[in-house]
Amino acid sequence: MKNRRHFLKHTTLWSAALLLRPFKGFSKTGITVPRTGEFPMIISTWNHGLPANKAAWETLENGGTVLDAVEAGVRIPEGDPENTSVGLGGFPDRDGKVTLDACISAPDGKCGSVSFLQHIVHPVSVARKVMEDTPHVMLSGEGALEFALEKGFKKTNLLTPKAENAWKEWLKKSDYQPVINIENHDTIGMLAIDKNGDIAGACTTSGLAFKMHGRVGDSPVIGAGLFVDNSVGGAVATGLGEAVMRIAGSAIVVELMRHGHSPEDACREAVNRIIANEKEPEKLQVGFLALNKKGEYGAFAIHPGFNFALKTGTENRMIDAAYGFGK
Ligand code: SD4
Repeated sequence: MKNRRHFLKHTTLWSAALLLRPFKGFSKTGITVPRTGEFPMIISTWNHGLPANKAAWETLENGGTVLDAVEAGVRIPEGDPENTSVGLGGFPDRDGKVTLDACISAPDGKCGSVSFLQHIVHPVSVARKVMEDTPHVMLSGEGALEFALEKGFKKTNLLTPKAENAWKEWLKKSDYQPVINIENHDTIGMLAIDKNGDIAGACTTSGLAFKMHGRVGDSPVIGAGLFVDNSVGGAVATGLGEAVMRIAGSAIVVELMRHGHSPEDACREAVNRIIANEKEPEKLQVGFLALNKKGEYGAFAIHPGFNFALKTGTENRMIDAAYGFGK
């Protein structure tokens, strides 16, 4: 009885909170078409999601777990020197140092993360080692690097000539105004559901270009850049990490799905919270991407421009996310 009362009180409060939210919110219907019950399925953010999805899919086909799949998938943009927002070749911070953030979540509820990690091409694999080989969730900076080296990862110069030139160009004005959503290949966040309906996720980035040295974004923060609850679904975020962290974005999306929202609705509600929470939301971009236990997916962003890659047994294609502020 006590439990039921608690449950009713809880759900009533939750519904009231949804009804009373100060910002009316977007109601625009998205153009994403949810797909039900098609497993396996993989979704990931931005154009670099296409080759990443392919690698993740091949991992599943070759008998890998869903966790292996998301790790293998996001390692593709991490290792691509042409990709200036993830891993090797990522744009550096304003001191010219490439610092990486990544995390990974398994279906059994375990997760691992690294932040402010330098000199390692595949931070997502270090994050997995943190999850599997330590009692911790997150290692950061020097400690994360020491751990990675102990685990056999190689020290690499991540600053490519292309990224160094861009940084030198930036230095001329040193205008500290993080610009996002302009290159269409930012953070990669990936969610995968395998044939048994088990869900894993991964997220990896070099963060905002020319950020302050030491700045860590949402991407390695479990519940902000990525959240997976295998009984409900998963969500990833891209865009201005500070805005995502302030509302615990991905955890909110999963929580909304738990309470019955479709993935797209849940992403839209999370965007609405950011709109309500930020002074100048029109000046920033955030997008969420989510999938639920039924294999339905959805995405929503503040502005147009955010897209994601969907991989099923028959296709691997880009889809434009629904958005709030039209242009
Ligand atoms: C960050 N959320 O470091 C990341 C950047 C990003 O699309 O996702 N860009 O704030």
